[in-house]
Amino acid sequence: MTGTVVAGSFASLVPTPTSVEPGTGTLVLGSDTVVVAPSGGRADDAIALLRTAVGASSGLDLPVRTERDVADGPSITFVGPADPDALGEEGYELSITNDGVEVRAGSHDGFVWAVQTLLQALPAEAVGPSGGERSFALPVGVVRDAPRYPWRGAMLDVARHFFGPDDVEAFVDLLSAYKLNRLHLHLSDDQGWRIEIRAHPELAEVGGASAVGGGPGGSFIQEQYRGIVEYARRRGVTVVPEIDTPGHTNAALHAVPALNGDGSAPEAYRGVRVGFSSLCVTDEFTFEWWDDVVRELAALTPGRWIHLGGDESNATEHEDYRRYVARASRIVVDHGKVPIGWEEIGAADLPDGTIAQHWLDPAKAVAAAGRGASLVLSPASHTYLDICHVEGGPGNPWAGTVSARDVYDWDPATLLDGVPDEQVLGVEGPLWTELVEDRATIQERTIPRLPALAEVGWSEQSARCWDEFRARISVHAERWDLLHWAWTRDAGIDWPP
Ligand code: TNX
Repeated sequence: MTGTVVAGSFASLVPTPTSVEPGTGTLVLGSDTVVVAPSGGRADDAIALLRTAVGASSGLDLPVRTERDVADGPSITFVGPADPDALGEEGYELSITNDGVEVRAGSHDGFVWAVQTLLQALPAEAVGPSGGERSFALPVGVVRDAPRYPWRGAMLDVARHFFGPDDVEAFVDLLSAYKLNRLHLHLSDDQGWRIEIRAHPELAEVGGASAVGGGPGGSFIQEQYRGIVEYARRRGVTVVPEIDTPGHTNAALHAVPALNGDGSAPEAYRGVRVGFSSLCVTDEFTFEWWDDVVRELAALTPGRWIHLGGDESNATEHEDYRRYVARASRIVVDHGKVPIGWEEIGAADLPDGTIAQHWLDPAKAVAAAGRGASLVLSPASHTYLDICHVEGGPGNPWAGTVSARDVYDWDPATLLDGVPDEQVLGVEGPLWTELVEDRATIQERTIPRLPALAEVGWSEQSARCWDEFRARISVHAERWDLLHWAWTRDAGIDWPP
């Protein structure tokens, strides 16, 4: 490294933290900088993220110690809080002086979010693959931070088009960079089944061999799926698997004829119109099958939630639908998991603790809340990442347009009349992939709208302001380019040329 020092700043952090007290001066990271790790390994994943990012750009191989040496230069010291409850489940504090950094958090994820803030406070070149012959400096100051909502998610539909582990992991990198902590994977739909179930291998083998438009499809073997779950966990992200039932099931009905009741299986489906399929929910075999599926998914899922779908079951008779959802969600509970379903499940009796995901009809979401469900909010007009940014632009047009400003400018606490904020768990942005076939398109649909949603979920309403957000997020374009992340020049934001 040579004499050139590039300093970062706190001015464009997204999501905006609870408080920032900027000081004067900078802390230069150099070959004498060391990392001090707390015992117990709680900060190991966060430290690995920091060392990998900084190492790639600067060539620095920051040594990790359990205690500081007298001969050491500035240290980045990770410590648990004096009072373990003080920072909450995901909160953290950063104190940066001319002598070093102190990173305080009470949990694995708190340390990960602290590192994501440190990386944003470094100059853009410090997170890119190669920063050239320069050193990087952090601004001096104190950041205190904790999220508004515990559920800050994105959904990736791997059923309409299949995306392999590399694409999914690249998506996890985006989520983690903006402190989103849930990756909901939509693993099955009419057009394809994407996860190996060993009790019913034909689900992936036969049901996995189709996709929208006639492509080859694909599916995860369990080992690959475990790899994604672990990759995400290290970055603060919990995977929430969804098997959509009793509708959206043509791929399963095609692969497992017995799910049709009369044993007659439909052809594979490659179109986009949905709402025509249903499991035969009056047949005991269907519940035995669901029990097998949930058992294997639960074993693959360290997270607490399994999503049973439940949307647009237009081919299931209403009373049958209600009985199915009540029983299927009970089976999820029997396997030790918390059921979550799209808002339509509010028509059924639900086990305590069930979560409903609002997407279209406020009345259905309010009904679910009335039955005691807590809500994840994915209103299409604010959070659907497959919908066009602008009229005539690329994307699904059915919900009008969803600009970055539409994603940003709403308050989850007041969206649904009659649902108190205590019943709102958080927000989630779904990316449906009827029209998405590659990683670059995933990124164009989700950047900058997903960072905007991340701030909706993380930052207090009183701290949020669109004009201020659009100034901050425009600065991130340089990072996205350095990381080779594709993005959309959303018209509401003044981007650098
Ligand atoms: C509605 S949202 C659906 C999906 C489609 C999406 C396209 C929901 C629960 N169902 O099946 O992919 O619209 O925007």
